[in-house]
Amino acid sequence: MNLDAKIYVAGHRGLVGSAIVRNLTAKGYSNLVFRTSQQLDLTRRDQVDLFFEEEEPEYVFLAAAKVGGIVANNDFPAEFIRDNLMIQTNVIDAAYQNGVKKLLFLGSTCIYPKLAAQPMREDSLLTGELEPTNEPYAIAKIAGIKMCQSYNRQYGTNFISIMPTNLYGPHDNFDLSSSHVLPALIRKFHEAKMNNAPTVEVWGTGTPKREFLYSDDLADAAIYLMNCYSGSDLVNIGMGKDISIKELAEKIGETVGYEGEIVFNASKPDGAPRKLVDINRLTSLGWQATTSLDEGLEMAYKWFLEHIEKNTM
Ligand code: GFB
Repeated sequence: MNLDAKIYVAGHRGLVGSAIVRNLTAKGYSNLVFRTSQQLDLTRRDQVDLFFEEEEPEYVFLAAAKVGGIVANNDFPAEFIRDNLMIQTNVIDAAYQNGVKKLLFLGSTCIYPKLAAQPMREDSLLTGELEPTNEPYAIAKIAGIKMCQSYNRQYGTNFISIMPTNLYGPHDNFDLSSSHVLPALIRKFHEAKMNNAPTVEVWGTGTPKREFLYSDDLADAAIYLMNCYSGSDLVNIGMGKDISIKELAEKIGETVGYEGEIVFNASKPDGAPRKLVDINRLTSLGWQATTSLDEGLEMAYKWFLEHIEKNTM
């Protein structure tokens, strides 16, 4: 991408989109275009067509999606499959209709089978049952991948798909019912410390393992691949090691400075036992993560404290 290339970041206010805008700006890309969801409803094809005709972006980072943690996915399956299918279908097809040079589609590692061999390779896609708690979302994301691959094959487009592991960082969602585990625990431990609560509740058994990648690393990888990778093969984005939810909770307790007890609520779902991604393809393309979980937790907690009013409404 030339530094003056016109780049559309869909979902620019979210965890991933805001990191992509931050990193593009830092790298000198000055011709960025974006819209809030109030200005442009990506589930409305007429609005999407008008936007692409008016703005004529050359590159698109499709970071807009309806996302959420395990309970949100489990409670609102219809919204997760409907909104994600509509958003991605509208943007991917409008990108083709308007001659976008390259589009990057963001999937998720929940597209892989619940019991896929670990670490999960890109070619394990569609080789087994999905994790039930987020199957609708995973099906939508798999459809997006297949749409990019089909357009590349039939129309000669250059639409790439990356599969990030669990992400965290600035502009994360800290709402306790809809968020992912890492931001939820930052908030829970912080509030327990402020209120001198004797215990903090962690969902599930604490035994599942998760890999966590800082959002600025993901953004750096996305920009790197937009510049140097073309093709229809998926690329996993991870950092190559995972941690149990119990160990994560203990780390977050230390980061926050909470000294009470952790209690596990086994009535909440554990979800997939493990979701470590194989990063051999990513490494062979010349990229690797640089932010450790300890460094990332410090930065994420700092951001939470600096925006606490917004995050605890
Ligand atoms: O991050 P999370 O909600 O989603 O849950 P997944 C990860 C693990 O953390 C589960 C446990 O075993 C949860 O039971 N956990 C413990 C908690 N305490 C909490 C808590 O307070 N809040 C939350 N949310 N979890 C998601 C998919 O799966 O992964 C999404 O549902 C997406 O669609 C995302 O793919 C990357 O990692 O299990």
